[in-house]
Amino acid sequence: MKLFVQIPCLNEEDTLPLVLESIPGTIPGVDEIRVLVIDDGSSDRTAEVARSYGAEVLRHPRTMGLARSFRDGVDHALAHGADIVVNTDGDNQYPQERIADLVWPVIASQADVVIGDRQTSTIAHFSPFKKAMQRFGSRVVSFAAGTDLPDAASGFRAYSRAALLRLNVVTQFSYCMETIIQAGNKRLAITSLQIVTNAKTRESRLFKNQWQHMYLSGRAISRSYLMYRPNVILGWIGVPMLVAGLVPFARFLVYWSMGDGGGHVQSLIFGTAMLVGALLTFALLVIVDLQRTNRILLEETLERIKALQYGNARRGDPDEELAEELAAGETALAS
Ligand SMILES: Nc1nc2c(ncn2[C@@H]2O[C@H](COP(=O)(O)OP(=O)(O)O)[C@@H](O)[C@H]2O)c(=O)[nH]1
Ligand SMILES: [Mg+2]
Repeated sequence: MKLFVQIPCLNEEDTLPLVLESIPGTIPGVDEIRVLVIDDGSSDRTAEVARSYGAEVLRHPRTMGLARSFRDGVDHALAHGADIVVNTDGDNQYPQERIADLVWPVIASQADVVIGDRQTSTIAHFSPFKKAMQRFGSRVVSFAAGTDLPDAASGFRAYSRAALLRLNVVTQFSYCMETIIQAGNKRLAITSLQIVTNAKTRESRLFKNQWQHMYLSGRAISRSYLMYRPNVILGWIGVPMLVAGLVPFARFLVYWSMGDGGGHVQSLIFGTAMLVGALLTFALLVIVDLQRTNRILLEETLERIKALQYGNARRGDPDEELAEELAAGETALAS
C-alpha cells in the first residue's frame, strides 16, 4: 500500500513545519508514505520549507484555488501509484498523528472515504451560531448524499484509489461538500472518524466570515444536488403545479357541464396557467433525465481513461498480477 499525504497550501511557511513534523513515519498496513505539498502560488517560503522536510512540492506559479490544488494533488498521487490519499491542511488544524486511524478503514476495505469528524459541537472557539450552522450544513449534505455524516466541511480525509478514480471535482470553490455528495450518489462507502482538532493557529483564509461560508457552501451543495437529483427538485415543483392546475380546471368543467361556465372563467385561467407550468416542468424533467444519462456515460468514460492513464499500479490488482505472470512467462520463454 502506497499512501500520499497531500497538503494544499497558500502561504503556510509558519505552520507547515508543525504539520510535516507530525505526519507519522510508519503506519500499519502501509509500505510507503509520501508527502506532497501543493503550493498554490504562495509568496512566502512554503515550497522551501516543504522541501527542507523532504516533501514533494507541486507548485502553481499563480494561485488557482483550493479545489484545483486538490485535484492536481490527486492527479500527481494517482500517477505515482497511490493506493490511498490523505488530505490535511497547512494550518495544523488537524491531528496528523491520527492518520493511521484515518486510513485504516480504507486499508481494511471497509470504506472508500473516511472523514475526520472535528466534533464541532465541542470546539471552544466556535460560536454557538457557527456550531448550529455546521450541524445544519452537515445535515443538508448528508441528506443530499444519502448518508449520515456529522462533519461535512472537514478537510481531514482519506480517499481510496478507487474512490479517486470515480470522483470528479467540477466546482471551483469547495470540493469538500461536492466530493461527499458525489461519493454518496455513486454508492461509495463513507465513514467518519472522531478527532480532536489542534489549537487554532490563525483565522480561516477560505472565508472572510460565516455568511460568506454559508453562501458559498449553499451554492456548492445545491449545485451538486441538482447534478445528481434534478428529478427530485423538478418533481417537487411539477407535482404541486399539476394538482393546483387540475383542481380549478375540474371545478370549471363541473360548472360548465351544468351550463354555468361563464361565471367561472377565473378557475379556467388559473388552472390552465398551472397546467402549462406543470407541462413545462415535466418536459424539463425529460431533458434532465437524458442529460443525466449522458453524465453517467461521461463519468464512466472518465473513470476508464483515468485508470488507463494512471496505470493499474495497485498492489494486489488482478490485472497487475496477470501482467507480472505474463512478464515472468516471457522471461522464462526468452531464456
Ligand atoms: N490551494 C489553495 N489553498 C488554500 C487557499 N486558501 C487556503 N488554502 C489552504 O486550504 C487549507 C485550509 O485553509 P484554512 O484557511 O485553514 O481554512 P479553514 O478550512 O476554514 O480552516 C490550508 O491548508 C490553506 O493553506 C487557496 O486559495 N488555494
Ligand atoms: Mg484551517
